[in-house]
Amino acid sequence: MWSIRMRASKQGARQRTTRLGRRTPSREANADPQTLPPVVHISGAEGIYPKGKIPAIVQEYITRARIHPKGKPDSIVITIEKIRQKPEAIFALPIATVECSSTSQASTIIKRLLSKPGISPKAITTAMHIVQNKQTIRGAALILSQSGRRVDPDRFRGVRASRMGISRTAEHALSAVLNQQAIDTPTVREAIILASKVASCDDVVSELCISDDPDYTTGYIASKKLGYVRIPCIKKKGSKAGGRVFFLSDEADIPAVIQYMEKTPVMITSVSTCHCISTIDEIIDRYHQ
Ligand code: WAQ
Ligand code: MG
Repeated sequence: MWSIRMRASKQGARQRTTRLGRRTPSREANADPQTLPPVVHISGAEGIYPKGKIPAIVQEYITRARIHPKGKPDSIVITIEKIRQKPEAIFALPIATVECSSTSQASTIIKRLLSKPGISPKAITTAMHIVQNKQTIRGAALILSQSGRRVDPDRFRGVRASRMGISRTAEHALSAVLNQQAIDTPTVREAIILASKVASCDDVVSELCISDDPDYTTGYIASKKLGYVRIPCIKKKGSKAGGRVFFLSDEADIPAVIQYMEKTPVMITSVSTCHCISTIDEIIDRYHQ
């Protein structure tokens, strides 16, 4: 099997002062790299595939990188890597969508769903600052559930969940259950695959995600016990903010968590149910202690 990964980015706009004293963005090819603005991450995708699928997937990833609402990339990096370790087989989380029609309702729902497994108010506040920040990072922040301490070593990168895929049979099954709720899109499928890997790590208490795509306003909270809970209206349309937080138990072996997230190949081989839209109370009731 092969891990295929794509990331697309562009050099951010430079600020320069015009004769009128106005600051306008410009991009100069020969600019001093010291003063270059940070690279803006546009999109990423990945999966684990048999060798024969490589050309088709690479083509699909290139197309995806080039038509993205966050803009046109000036760099598209594709990595194709043979996986030597047999991927661990995991389940896809059960899926639900919570009834939510405003960002303020979303904020109450987030607090309830994160408090349920005992995540502290301090950890929740720290996480909200990260996922509502316009300056997005490529990976997820790691936050300890009790102390609220952020423990990922590189704050400008975070930790990436990587080397995850889904078998063909499981992908068909996932599409079928999502289709019943009219939510069978690559964005949803890929988020479920990522969240299922993250939740399969024993030290992870929960995950919070808000897309950084300005037009994508549904986020989620996921954990092994709760499943994958989609939250509509988690942010305002047009907002460039977004991010991910993995809440860890305070006793977590952090290097081992990072190693698992970034390097251990996992493959989803079976799929669970997809509930119809539920109220927050129904979702909390379904939660097994
Ligand atoms: N590992 C860790 N963090 C990541 C990864 C990754 N592989 N990819 C993205 N992130 C972080 C990064 O900070 C991004 O800014 C942030 O997550 C959001 O990423 O069911 O599209 O790719 O309808 O914009 C949720 C779907 C979609 C909800 C999430 O995230 C639904 C999405 P995006
Ligand atoms: Mg995005």
